[in-house]
Amino acid sequence: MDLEAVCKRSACHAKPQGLVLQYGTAGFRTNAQHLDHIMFRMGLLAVLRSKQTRSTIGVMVTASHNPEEDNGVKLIDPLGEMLAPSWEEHATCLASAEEQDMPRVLTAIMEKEAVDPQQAAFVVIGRDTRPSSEKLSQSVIDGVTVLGGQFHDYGLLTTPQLHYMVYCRNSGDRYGKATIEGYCQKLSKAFVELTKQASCSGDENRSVKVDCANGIGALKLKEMEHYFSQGLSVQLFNDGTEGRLNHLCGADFVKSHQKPPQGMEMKSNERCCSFDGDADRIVYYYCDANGHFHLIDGDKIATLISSFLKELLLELGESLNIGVIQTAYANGSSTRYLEEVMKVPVHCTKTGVKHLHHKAQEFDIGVYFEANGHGTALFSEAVEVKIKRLAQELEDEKGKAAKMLASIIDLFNQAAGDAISDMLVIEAILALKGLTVQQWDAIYVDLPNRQLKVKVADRRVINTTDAERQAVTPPGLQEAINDLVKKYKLARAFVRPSGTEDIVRVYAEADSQESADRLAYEVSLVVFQLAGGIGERPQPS
Ligand code: G16
Repeated sequence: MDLEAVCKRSACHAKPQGLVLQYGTAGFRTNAQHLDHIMFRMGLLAVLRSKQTRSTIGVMVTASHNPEEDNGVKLIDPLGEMLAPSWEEHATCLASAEEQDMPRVLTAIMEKEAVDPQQAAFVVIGRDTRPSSEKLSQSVIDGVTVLGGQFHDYGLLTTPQLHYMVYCRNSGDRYGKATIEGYCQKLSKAFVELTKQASCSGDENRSVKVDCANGIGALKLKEMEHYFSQGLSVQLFNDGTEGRLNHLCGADFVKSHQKPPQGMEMKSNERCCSFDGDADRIVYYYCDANGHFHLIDGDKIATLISSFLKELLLELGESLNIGVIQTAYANGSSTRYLEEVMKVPVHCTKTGVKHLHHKAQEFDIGVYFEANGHGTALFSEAVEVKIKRLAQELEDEKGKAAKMLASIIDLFNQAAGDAISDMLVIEAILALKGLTVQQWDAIYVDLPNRQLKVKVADRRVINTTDAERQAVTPPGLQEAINDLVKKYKLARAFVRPSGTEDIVRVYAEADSQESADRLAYEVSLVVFQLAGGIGERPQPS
């Protein structure tokens, strides 16, 4: 490996003096103008990771839910998973290295990870529709090639599609074909097989309205639509022909503002959903006859999916170990419903898909969803093999349950949360169970809640524990939150530094919307006071 050549090339992607970025919740994210050096260096790191694992590694250029002027990058590990934590540290080190230190940092990573320089490397690259993404992905390619890595540039892809491609390539196509056509065919075949069983449940002309956040989801849904159009018609809004990415639309906007996206024509009781900017999150919603907006977030999606899987297993007579994984943002009512009514074990992890995914792998079937709509279901290899065998062997009702389970396994993207795959899963389950969106929503009543953002000088002053439910620093912050929470009924609140935006997130829930709003505001104020707030003081809503 020619480190001299790397340094020469690196000078063309110079790091702005003093800029230090961290590999956060989902990779690096900031204003696109500051990312050229990061992209080049992540191209280098992907080659090292590929050599070490002797596998294909993915590099996705996206900032997902962030505003259009931001961008970001994340690396995808061999099984389509997020990058391993020890390599996140290498990523941060490499990203922060001054030009003259690059050879030393690269050599240190190679030594620590026993990377064989002679080993071949292969990297696949994808990008979202941001104006900055194409140029930044060229910088990734520059990093890959200067270290002698081979690459395939998929161009425009949703993030979960790139996760799928990486998994396919490293599983010798056992998981599926590593092409867009392979992805569309796998999902649509499973969807059609699954919904075949729904013929007796009435609603033959199913349709759903999709807000695509003016992002890549629109392009990819259009590309895929004809594969499943007989079972489901989708009507796209915010498809990117006008309007800015994630601006007043998309899953993050709908979830955090608890209102419909702009540009969506909603008739009463119609089923609608929103993707985020790179189509790895989905939330559902509808307006009732009185014009009230109802949000169906990741928690209710997890409940729908896990209760459906439980019913099929009961039909089949198989008692498998199902677990649901949530984060601190999960609505208290959802956790109570899952534990007390459904009798499913629920686990809470830190925010970030990598944490939920990892925990979900401990179960025969692990269903994980963040409240913001990011999630999927994972089936252990042994379970998948068994179900697929039973689907061939059994007949009658048991055979039907096994076939449905076998199809749903194929319909889930088991590498990452995927808005397209999740939408098809949800639409299939609603069709099979003959459920309307209102009936689904009525499973339990969410506790009123509010999320706010607070700007502080350095969000790293806040450190948390207990799956981010308790703040350990700055001193006095947790005590102040505890005192505020005591004033309200059924109340809960926590704060944590975002790993994707330069802000602190505040979450509060209580027995009424007024109390949740008030509590969130009061907690924001103590964050502002104790954690170095900057700019305008939080205002009551
Ligand atoms: C990413 C992560 C999610 C996380 C979200 C917000 O989502 O993949 O797991 O919930 O960021 O993270 P934070 O609260 O740390 O900013 P996305 O859809 O933006 O890639």
